[in-house]
Amino acid sequence: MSQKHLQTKAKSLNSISSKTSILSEQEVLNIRQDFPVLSQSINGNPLVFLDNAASSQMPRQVIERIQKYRETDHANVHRGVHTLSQRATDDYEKAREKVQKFINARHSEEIIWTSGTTNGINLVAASLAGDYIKEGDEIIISEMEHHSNIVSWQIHCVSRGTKLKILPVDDNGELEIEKLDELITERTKLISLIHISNVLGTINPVKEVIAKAHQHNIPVLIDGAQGSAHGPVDVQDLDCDFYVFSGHKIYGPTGIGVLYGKKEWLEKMNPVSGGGDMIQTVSFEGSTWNELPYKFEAGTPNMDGAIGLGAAIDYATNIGMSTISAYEDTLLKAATEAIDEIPGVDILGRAKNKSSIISFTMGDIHPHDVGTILDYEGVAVRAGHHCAQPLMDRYQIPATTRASFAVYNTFEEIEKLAAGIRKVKEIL
Ligand code: 7TS
Repeated sequence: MSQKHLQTKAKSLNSISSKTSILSEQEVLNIRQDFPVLSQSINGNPLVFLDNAASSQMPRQVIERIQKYRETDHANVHRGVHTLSQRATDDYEKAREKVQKFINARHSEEIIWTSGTTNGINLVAASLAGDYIKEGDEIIISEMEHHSNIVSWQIHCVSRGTKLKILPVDDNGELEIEKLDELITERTKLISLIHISNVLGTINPVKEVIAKAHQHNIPVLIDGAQGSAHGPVDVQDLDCDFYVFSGHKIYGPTGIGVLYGKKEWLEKMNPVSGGGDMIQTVSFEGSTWNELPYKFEAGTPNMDGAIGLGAAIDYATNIGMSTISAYEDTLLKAATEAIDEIPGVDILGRAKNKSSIISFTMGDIHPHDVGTILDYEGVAVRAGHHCAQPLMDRYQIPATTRASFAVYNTFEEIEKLAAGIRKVKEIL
């Protein structure tokens, strides 16, 4: 398709949207040039990658940064006096500072490297279980949580006699926030809440929940796996006690993630993994712990991942998280309008405050069939329960098809998604 044709199409879709795109078409095309993976064909069609809520793609800047580290600076961190170990340690700790700035944490030692969101939630659950969250206590989560924010509490806390209480979701996909008061009791020890739903796209009023929880001295953990990728996060402004996210959803590599914890919490908490780097002294009689953040970072860490995530944060903040969020909003609006025009397709999740994730169903057509036909057209979407089975149960559906957008997606790609969905209807 010619550039002119592409621009005309983009404009025609853009005109559906009342908002003008914050990034020009040329700027988005330039961004796309940074992502080598996007310039390929799938089944004879240009790849349209709309599975960003699962894992977004990495720009050349991130790939090259990891490559440079591997080619010139790789060595174990915090151990050697030799030059490479010092360089690796410097790069690794600089990446931590980038994360600190990215989420506006007060101290860099409040940033704990993890392998991802799941690992971060499990770390908090395992550390608090028994010491702070005891038998008979209660934890509040919501009906729209990802399995990692359900099962972690079941393994570490419910198994010891702690009760999970569930904040319900309404038909639009919004939290029934007014029910929080009824759920909070004297025994509530923690609220753990998803920032942005990976199924519904709902942006939850986490600041409001945190303020309410704090009136009762209840700490709050925010699952920011999606929240960190779709807009600016300021943990001091939110005043959350913990915030967890993954590198691979924000243009970074897999196997790296972040647990932010307020210093006063992290200092009180016991480590859950023992090994190198996390100790001050070791004897057969007992050991003492290293200072923060190392107390929670046992063993050789994922240096490539941390440095890669640092580069991804540089990349995203260079565009601007607010710009990314505003641009994705225009994509969301255009996609919602395009899908709503197709009879027999129902969007799940109509929250007023919504991020660029669209789940939909097509009557009796199974989402796996939708996903397969879209893949023939080169359009990559996710089909399934999205690790949110209780949410599927809430809406009495087995699965959805989900398109999720990133800063490199275009209005033309939304048109291809809509055309693909029309094709599904023709075929099935
Ligand atoms: N929480 C949310 C809100 C998520 O979207 C995900 C991953 C996780 C936690 C777990 O993150 P991980 O990096 O530890 O795996 N969500 C998805 C998804 O929607 N499709 O694939 C993974």
